[in-house]
Amino acid sequence: VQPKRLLYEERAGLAKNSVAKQCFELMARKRTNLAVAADVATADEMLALAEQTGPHICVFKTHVDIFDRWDDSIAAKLQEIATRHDFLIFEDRKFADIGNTVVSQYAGGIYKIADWSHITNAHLVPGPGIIDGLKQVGLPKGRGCLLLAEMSSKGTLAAGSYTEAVAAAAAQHEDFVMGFISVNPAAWKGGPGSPGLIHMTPGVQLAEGGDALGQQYNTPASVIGARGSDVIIVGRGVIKAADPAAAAAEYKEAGWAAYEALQHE
Ligand code: S5P
Repeated sequence: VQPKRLLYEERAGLAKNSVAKQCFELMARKRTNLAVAADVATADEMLALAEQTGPHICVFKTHVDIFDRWDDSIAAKLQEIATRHDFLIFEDRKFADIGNTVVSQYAGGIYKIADWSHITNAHLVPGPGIIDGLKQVGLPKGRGCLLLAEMSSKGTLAAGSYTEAVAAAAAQHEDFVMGFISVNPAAWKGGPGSPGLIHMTPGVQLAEGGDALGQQYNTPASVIGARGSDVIIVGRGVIKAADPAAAAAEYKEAGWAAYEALQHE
């Protein structure tokens, strides 16, 4: 059994990164802890999905390198939808290079991620220089970064002392690091980190299970409840549904019910 957890709006006041603060505030205001993972084939499908699921989500997670076409007008359209439906954009780039290289990858190239994505994420494999590099680009633009502390996939090496080192690095950079990609922060040896940091967890479906390539699924109730996370990230559970908007509404209800149940423990 967990100690009673702080409310999202209370945690907004403890967040040191501006996107973490915005995210907690918007979750409380919109009553949703659902992030949709838009692993769809084209930019047009991605924009349509943002439009359909936008009313139900706090975060819209993209993989724009899946598309065979990209230009700044796509980013502008996504930003317009995000503003209108009140959600944050998270390009799931999973940076993993030295500080000097990620500066160029985050700011430049075809995608110019830092210009339109409120949130991005990074592995800590290279060491803390990757945070310094991303921060140099992202902080002046008011962006936030999630560190991958754990992964949902079978056999992940992001566990144990690696996860602990990621938690320690986040604590050193709370101005730019807004939280974690995590799977079971309630079980972390040193605790889940500062309450101003947000936990987002992928590998979520309404039923437990997995896919043929190592993905492992937990339920919204388990992720927000026993596992101690804050945001459920749902891809195929929503995007492969016959009606993605209805599926998003269903996951939103499940995630919010799990959060509300924490207040009655
Ligand atoms: O450990 C991880 C981290 C991430 S960000 N495991 C994941 O699955 N993800 C992402 O979450 C993955 O890239 C995909 O976009 C989404 C999960 O999709 P689903 O279809 O399995 O729900």
